Amino acid sequence: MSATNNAEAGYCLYQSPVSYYSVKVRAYLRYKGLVFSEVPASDKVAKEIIKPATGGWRVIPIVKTPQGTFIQDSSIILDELESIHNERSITPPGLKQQAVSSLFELLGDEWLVYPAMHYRWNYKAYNLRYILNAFGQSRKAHWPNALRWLGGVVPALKFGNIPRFMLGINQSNSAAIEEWTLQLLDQLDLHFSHYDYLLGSRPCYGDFALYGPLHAHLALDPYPKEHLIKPRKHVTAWLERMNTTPQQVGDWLPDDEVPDTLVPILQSQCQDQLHYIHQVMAKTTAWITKHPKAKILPRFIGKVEYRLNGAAGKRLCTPYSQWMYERVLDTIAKASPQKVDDLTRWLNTQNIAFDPVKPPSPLVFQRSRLWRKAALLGDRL
Ligand SMILES: N[C@@H](CCC(=O)N[C@@H](CS)C(=O)NCC(=O)O)C(=O)O
Repeated sequence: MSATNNAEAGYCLYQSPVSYYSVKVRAYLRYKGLVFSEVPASDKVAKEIIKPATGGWRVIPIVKTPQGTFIQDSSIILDELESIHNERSITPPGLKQQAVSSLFELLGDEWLVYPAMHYRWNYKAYNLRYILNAFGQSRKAHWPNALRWLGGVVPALKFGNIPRFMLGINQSNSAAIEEWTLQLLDQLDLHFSHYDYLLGSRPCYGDFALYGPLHAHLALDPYPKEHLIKPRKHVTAWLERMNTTPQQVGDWLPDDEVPDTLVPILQSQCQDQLHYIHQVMAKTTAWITKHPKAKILPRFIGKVEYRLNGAAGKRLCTPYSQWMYERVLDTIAKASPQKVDDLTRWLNTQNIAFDPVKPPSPLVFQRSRLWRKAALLGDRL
């Protein structure tokens, strides 16, 4: 174990190179130029480090700080490190750009699971050998090299169910999901032919969230790597930029400008992902009404319907998605009424159907659990 309590050793990232949210955090640590080491999330590390740190949940990424504390959840890791290391900030100064960065964080973290999981697990003939090996290398690093791929079988059985069971991807909607993915990649390719990052010459939260699925799944898994990423040279160049520590960082676009090339992406996101989030909020609110004494939310509450690019599906309802959406609302809530008016006007003129409906019961993600905010505040009184 290379993590120590020595501040000079920097941060320690418990991760897997094929994990969506791990590579998001790794790209962030690199961008900031922070000193860090990486430890693969082997079974031993899961038992001795990860589960004790999360109260029993085998999840990555986890970051151990030089002071020896653990942070779990990629967005919270970024928030906490941003509050300590304020050079090379990833938050733009203007409200419009902040809202767009937050929406892209929501898109990358919570909506691009569809293409990420679909192209990994529904193209098994291309990907299986690679992915078994990749999981095995992390989890069973102590096994002889020739046998390590066998260590990928158990995680493949678990995660391989995600597209069908968790996300409701099936024959009736997979063509629409693929069509939307290709369209999104084309839109991003066009955008990155003009700009280095989403909002100019400096990456924001949204860039890191996009990088997770685009790098760990679409650019590494053999099928999407060949068919989706390779043909798009500007996306490829952005992926390369996101994986480095730039010597110098550029600036955001001036005057809180949001490039036109992002507008169609936001339009489609607000139409589909926000529709899903509203279903989640309704179901979460109903659950809370039924369990008024509960402080902690379950990870899943039954299933909800969703729509994606004209197709429909039914997926597990994750109240966590509400919390991620609340991060967008929080960004807006901090701004002056005048700035919020400007943002609303801009969204309307761009036909971006973002209606910032507040959930009746706000949530907080803390200590690896999702809490009712009211219960958490009550606790502290
Ligand atoms: N929202 C979390 C998601 C973490 C996550 O889902 N990690 C995956 C690997 S990419 C995992 O460990 N899943 C195990 C599980 O969900 O039980 C974050 O941003 O860190």
